[in-house]
Amino acid sequence: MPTHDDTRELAARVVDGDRRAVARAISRVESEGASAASMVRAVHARTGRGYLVGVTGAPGVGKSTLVDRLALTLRSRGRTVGVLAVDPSSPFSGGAVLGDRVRMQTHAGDDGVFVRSMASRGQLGGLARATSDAALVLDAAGFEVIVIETVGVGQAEVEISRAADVTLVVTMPGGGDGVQALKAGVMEIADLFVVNKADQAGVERAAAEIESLLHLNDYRPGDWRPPVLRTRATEGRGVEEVVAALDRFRARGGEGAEQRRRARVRTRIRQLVSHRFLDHAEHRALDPGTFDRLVEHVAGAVIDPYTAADRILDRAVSGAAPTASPAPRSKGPGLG
Ligand SMILES: Nc1nc2c(ncn2[C@@H]2O[C@H](COP(=O)(O)OP(=O)(O)O)[C@@H](O)[C@H]2O)c(=O)[nH]1
Ligand SMILES: [Mg+2]
Repeated sequence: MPTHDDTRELAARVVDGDRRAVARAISRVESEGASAASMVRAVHARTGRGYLVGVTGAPGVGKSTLVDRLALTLRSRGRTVGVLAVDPSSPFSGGAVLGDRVRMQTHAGDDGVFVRSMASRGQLGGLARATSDAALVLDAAGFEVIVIETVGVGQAEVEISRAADVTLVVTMPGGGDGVQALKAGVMEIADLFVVNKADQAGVERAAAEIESLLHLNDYRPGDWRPPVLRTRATEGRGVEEVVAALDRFRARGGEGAEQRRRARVRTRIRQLVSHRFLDHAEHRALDPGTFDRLVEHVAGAVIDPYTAADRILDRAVSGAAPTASPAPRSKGPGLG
């Protein structure tokens, strides 16, 4: 368990933009528990400037290729870029690390780009939390644009990209499969569509399918209607247009953007509270074995799951009353 001073020093080096410190800080937030929390606490005051770009889409559509090109284009304009590639399918293995190495070669010698894979070692919820925290580390380190690449299949991945300031959904031609592969939820989160592999047959059809889905929405004057762009990521074609669209979206700013940031913070706090509350209820408020006994009772239809939950809640809430713990501080909001 790292000490307080150690964390402070690491945080200071992160803020200085020290790449090795950034890598270590991200490893810390990838771990569960106190070490991750103290790392975030130490850098949080220096965050808030980075622009989060979520990139999602089915495997193989060319997200990584596109993100690398985006990074190059942004760099050519002097902007620094951090990339978090979220891959829930691969446990933290050679695959992800090798991917990082290959990708870093594209940006070799350029300290303005930082690429890191976030692989699932536990639950997807943990991956989402670690990714949000890693984005904070990159933000504190001064990366101006932070790209979060996720495989847009499951709810957790959709949640990850929803946490961005702007979300780009990538598809490719392929007899409509590309678009059908996009779940309804993914359609809803898109601020920008990219049909990649525009060198292949069927691009116009794929684009038209997205357009026809967009037609179902009722856009008012002044609303942002997601543009549908075409790219050939391997050649870098169309990438300038993607950057331009991202800039247009960002330039709109305003209330929507602020609301999104607020929503993101709200979600984060809620997640932390529910995570910690459950942990408290299960492991501290209940006597050892009680949770398992309740599981047995519900499985055996002795009691129903609502009753089990009520019992846990009753115990957790009454157990949270400051009986054995120090008196609550006299000032401050309290819990009513
Ligand atoms: N033909 C063609 N292939 C591409 C294009 N962009 C990416 N690819 C290829 O598609 C494959 C998957 O790309 P990758 O970026 O790993 O996709 P991801 O799984 O969405 O991250 C790779 O072999 C790429 O070289 C493109 O514009 N045209
Ligand atoms: Mg990829």
